[in-house]
Amino acid sequence: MTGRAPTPTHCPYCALQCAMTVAAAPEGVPEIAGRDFPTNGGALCRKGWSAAKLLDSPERVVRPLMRGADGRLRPADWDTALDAVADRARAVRRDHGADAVAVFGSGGLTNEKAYQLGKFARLALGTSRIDYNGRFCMSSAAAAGNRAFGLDRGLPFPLADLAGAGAVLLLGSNVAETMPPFLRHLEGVRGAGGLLVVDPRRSATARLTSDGGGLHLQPTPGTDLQLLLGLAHVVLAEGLADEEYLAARTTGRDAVARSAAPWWPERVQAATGVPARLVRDAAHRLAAAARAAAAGGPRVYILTGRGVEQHENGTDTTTAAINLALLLGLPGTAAGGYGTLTGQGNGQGGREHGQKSDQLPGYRKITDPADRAHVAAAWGVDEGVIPGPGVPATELLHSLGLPGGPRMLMVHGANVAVSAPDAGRVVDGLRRLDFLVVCDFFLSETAAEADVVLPVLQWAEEEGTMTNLEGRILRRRRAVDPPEGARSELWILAELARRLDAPGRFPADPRAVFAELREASRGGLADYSGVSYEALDGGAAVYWPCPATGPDGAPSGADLPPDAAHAGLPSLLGTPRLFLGRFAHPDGRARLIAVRAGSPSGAPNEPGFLTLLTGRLMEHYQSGAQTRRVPELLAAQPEPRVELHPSTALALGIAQGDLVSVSSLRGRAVGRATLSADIRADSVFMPFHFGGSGSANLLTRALTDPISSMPAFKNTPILMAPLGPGASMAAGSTADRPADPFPGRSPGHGLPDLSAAVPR
Ligand SMILES: Nc1nc2c(c(=O)[nH]1)N[C@H]1C(S)=C(S)[C@@H](COP(=O)(O)OP(=O)(O)OC[C@H]3O[C@@H](n4cnc5c(=O)[nH]c(N)nc54)[C@H](O)[C@@H]3O)O[C@H]1N2
Ligand SMILES: Nc1nc2c(c(=O)[nH]1)N[C@H]1C(S)=C(S)[C@@H](COP(=O)(O)OP(=O)(O)OC[C@H]3O[C@@H](n4cnc5c(=O)[nH]c(N)nc54)[C@H](O)[C@@H]3O)O[C@H]1N2
Ligand code: SF4
Ligand SMILES: [Mo]
Repeated sequence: MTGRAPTPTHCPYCALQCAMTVAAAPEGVPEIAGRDFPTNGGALCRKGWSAAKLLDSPERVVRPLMRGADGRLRPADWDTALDAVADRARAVRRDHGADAVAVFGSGGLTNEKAYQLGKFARLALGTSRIDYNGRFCMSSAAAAGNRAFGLDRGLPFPLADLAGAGAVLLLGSNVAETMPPFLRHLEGVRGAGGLLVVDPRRSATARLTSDGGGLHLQPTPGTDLQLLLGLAHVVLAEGLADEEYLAARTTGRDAVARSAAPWWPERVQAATGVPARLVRDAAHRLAAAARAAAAGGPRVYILTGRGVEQHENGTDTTTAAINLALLLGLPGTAAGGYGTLTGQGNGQGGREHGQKSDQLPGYRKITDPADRAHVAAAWGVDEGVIPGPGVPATELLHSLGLPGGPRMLMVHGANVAVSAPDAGRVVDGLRRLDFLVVCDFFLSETAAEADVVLPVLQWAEEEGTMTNLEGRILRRRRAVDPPEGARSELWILAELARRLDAPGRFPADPRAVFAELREASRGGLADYSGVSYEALDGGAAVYWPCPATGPDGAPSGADLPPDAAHAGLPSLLGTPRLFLGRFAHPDGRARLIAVRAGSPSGAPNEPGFLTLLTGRLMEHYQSGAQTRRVPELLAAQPEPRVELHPSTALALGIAQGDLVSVSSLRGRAVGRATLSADIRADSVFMPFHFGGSGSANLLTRALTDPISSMPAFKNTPILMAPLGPGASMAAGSTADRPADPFPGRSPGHGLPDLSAAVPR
């Protein structure tokens, strides 16, 4: 690596996309420093600080790998590997039809890569079967936002707006661990006693409510819908709704009032375990704060996270949260609003540019003739060659290799062997495939199953754009030189498209891809046509929708000459605050949608059953494929822990630090018992950051929300037992894993293998 001035860029991990600089060091690990920015104020979490450690990790894959006849992965040259991928794709397509080749994308990809991947699937492979891991993340909130507001953008306002809030209701989100620098935006409301957190655990975020006199509501998992109906009930029954706003800006109030009527607080208490007095207290606080906000006082926000969204009723639960915000008169006003906290680095952009099974770029619908015609024109192809809608992620992954299912899969930016629901079944499917291609820079658990692994560039080695949780478009910049041998994903797609004689253009240059993305999105809901690298590099804050010429005729970023950077550029482009005059539905009104609580599908009402919640620890990211390879992060959280209440542990004969087995209908996992009075006695928490026998997704079900296809990650009935004194945490066994392609170099994928601890 050459020595260079520090390059301004953003963190590789979550949707907060904290601003940082990366300085290439002449030798050793590049240096990271926090950079002042409205979202992170110069702060980074531990993952961000240590992100550069992955750039020259000894475990990095830096040459294509191909599986030989002996079953081992071996280095190959690029032409051989790419020819093999193209040949197999052609053969599978010829023998089984185009839909037999499937693609799995990611909310971690840049806008350019996400866009190009969707186009590659439809044009180069001709398949309808593309979906992505954002289905596991944002789909319920996106579905709820779309039907309520006509448009889904995680936060329809800049994060900094939270600073002066008088009340914030945070449902199923643990920002203290998942986005630590976010907490600066909650300082004010905490101090004012206005922070309300809903979580079955007294999470690090829930604990923040105690100092300022806020409120923590601790419902039984999966009952947030009942709780939200109860809050709506109190607001309506006591005449606290903003009727003037409802009449002027919404439809559906009366149906929602009827649906909330049966949920008086005592009934909510019986269903959720939250005391009726706390339900009333929370509703009163929110309503009083909303009334003050309408009169010009501090604003009020309702925010949701994965805790309420990753359920089989996640869309309805999120809708109930939006209904409450609408009853209080918040969305699209100066009094506050509703938002969902986007998760992955490009969880926002990743859901706009066409890697979703039913979607084309610009948030267009693949079933809409006008949308198809627009995108076909931007792609320079006949509309008829664009396939119809495919199938959503869980269904796709659970049909691998089965009759009628995909025979070949290409994975770009996901570790589905660990992160997908009922992951054991997904691994079986990966092994049934005729051919698996994984693009990654590590031999993740998924890549370890592949026939071909194509090594790609990491964040600090590539150029592109990301869209953060506020819908603000950011520049990801190349700060260091990539290792010889790795290639950019855009180059890989270009090379494969050429070998497959794909119609349309597949440039490898991110700027060229972005120029086309702008055209493809023009006039769509997520309109990027007015966004340019020049405006972003000039320091402008750019939020989509950002049409090429604003409604007021303002100059747009796209019209600026390339040398305009730093020379009197507009400092703000696009739409930082959505819905101010009108919502995105044709009539301009938001929709309140009546939702009903069915019977929860969590733990059966039988002795012994507990409800497993899964989620995150601060030190690890997602499947852990990256953070388990950062020594200091692995040392801080070396193994899966299973958090349970001391009274539950006592009843089960489990002591602190015991190895325990956790079983569900789907499988069994092993973890280390951590006793904590912070969790409900009927619930158990496990992070999903580990593979092998410690993988929480060996337990989760492929049960999905009927509207969004979001899996119910947060609500699995389980049984637990101690493993006894003989059990040990054996490390290093890779019994059923393919051979290590880097013998002697790899410290064993950072994976604590607990299989030896499972009694046969
Ligand atoms: N450290 C770290 N940070 C991350 C990530 C990571 O992997 N690690 N991933 C990023 C991504 S992609 C995402 S999506 C976000 C997710 O960010 P969050 O949504 O904050 O994360 P989770 O831990 O999945 O879930 C949040 C909380 O939901 C609670 N919960 C579980 N079940 C229920 C329920 O039924 N009702 C309610 N009300 N709460 C419930 C859990 O106890 C947990 O505290 O984080 C992002 N940031
Ligand atoms: N039980 C349970 N399961 C869950 C969740 C939960 O709360 N509980 N949360 C769900 C959520 S919200 C999410 S977002 C998913 C995340 O699930 P995944 O996306 O599968 O998890 P990651 O570990 O982020 O996997 C990303 C992989 O892509 C690689 N990678 C990173 N950047 C790039 C790139 O630019 N190109 C390519 N080709 N590869 C790249 C990384 O090295 C890593 O191997 O997990 C879901 N699974
Ligand atoms: S909060 Fe998210 S974006 Fe910020 S440093 Fe941590 S992982 Fe990176
Ligand atoms: Mo996510």
